[in-house]
Amino acid sequence: MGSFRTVLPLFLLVSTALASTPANAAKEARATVSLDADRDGLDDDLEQALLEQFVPVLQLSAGECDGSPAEFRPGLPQPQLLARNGTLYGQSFPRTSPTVSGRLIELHYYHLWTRDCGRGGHALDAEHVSVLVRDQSTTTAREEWKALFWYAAAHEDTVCDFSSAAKAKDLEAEDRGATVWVSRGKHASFLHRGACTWGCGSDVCEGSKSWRASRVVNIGEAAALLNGAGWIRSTRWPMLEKLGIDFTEELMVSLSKRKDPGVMTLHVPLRTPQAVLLAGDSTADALVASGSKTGGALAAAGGSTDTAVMKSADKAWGALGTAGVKTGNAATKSTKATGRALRATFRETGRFLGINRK
Ligand SMILES: [Ca+2]
Ligand SMILES: [Ca+2]
Repeated sequence: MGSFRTVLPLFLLVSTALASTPANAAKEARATVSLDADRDGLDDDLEQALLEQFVPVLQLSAGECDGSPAEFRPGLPQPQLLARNGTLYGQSFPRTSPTVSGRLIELHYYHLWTRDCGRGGHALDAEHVSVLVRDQSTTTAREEWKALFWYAAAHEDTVCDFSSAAKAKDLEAEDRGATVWVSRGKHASFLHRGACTWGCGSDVCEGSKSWRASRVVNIGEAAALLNGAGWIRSTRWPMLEKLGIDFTEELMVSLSKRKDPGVMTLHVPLRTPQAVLLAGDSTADALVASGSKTGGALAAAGGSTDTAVMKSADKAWGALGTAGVKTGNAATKSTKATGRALRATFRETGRFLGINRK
C-alpha cells in the first residue's frame, strides 16, 4: 500500500511533465476529444480530415438552373432548403477486402440539389462521387492516405445509369480530389467529360467552371446520422440507399485487373442501346414528339430514381441487357431497323418498369 502511494505521485508527475511538451499536449488533447459518434469504428476527426483532403473538384456547367449544391436545415425529418451555398455532404466508413490489402476507408461526397431541372425533372436531387483510400504508412510512421479508386454516379439504378469508375492514378487524383463533371440541370457525375453525353442524352457539360465545396459536412452512418442529417431518411428521395458501399468486391477486382488506363463504364450491357438512344438527344426527342409516351416515361424514370425501379433493378438490368444487345445489333444495320429496335427496347423497358400501357 505504502509503495503504491509513493509510485502514484511520481506517475502523475511524469505524466504532467510529458503532457507539458507541445507535441504531447496536442496528442493528449486529441485523445481526449476523439469521438466515434456515428459508431463505425473510425475516429470522427480522421473521417473529417480525409473528407477534406479528397474533396473532389466539381466542374459545374454554365447555366446551371439550380445554382449551387444546397445545405439543408439540420434536425428536420424532411429535406428543407437552408441555402444554396455550396455545401457538400460527406460520409466516411471503414472497409475490408480480400482483394485489396491494407487499411481501407470508403469516402462518399454528396452534392444535393433542390431540383432536377432537366428532362423528366423533379424536386430534390441527390448525386454523389466516391473514393476508396488506403493508409500507406507502416505501423510506426504517420498516417499517409492515398486514393486507389474513384467512382462517379450518373443516374444510378435507373435505365439511364452511366456510372463510372477509375484508378486514382489514371485520374492523377491519388492524394487529392478528382475532377468530376456534373451535368447541367440533371447533376449526374462523370469522371470524364466525354462520358457526359451518355446518360440517356439528357446530360450536357458545357462551359464548365471548377468549383470546390466551401465545406464538407459529415452525415455519419445510416444507423447513426450526424449533424442533424435525419432528412436523409425522407422517402422523398433515395438518399438512404446511397449510403451503402460503392466499391463492391467485384468492382475492386475489375479495377485492380484493369490494364487499360482511363475511366471504366459500369453496366456495360446497357451501353449499346444508350449509344443509339441518344446518339442524340434528338432520337428521344423525336420519339416524344411523335406521340410515343414511352420515351417520356423512360426519361422521367431515368431522372427520378424511383424506389420501385430500384427494387426491381437486378431483374431490370438482365431484361434490358438482353433487349439492349438485340437493339444494338439491329441498329447497326439500318436506320429503319434502329427505329424498330428502339421502339422494341422502349416497350421492353416500359414493361419491366410497369410504366408502359401495352
Ligand atoms: Ca466514426
Ligand atoms: Ca463514418
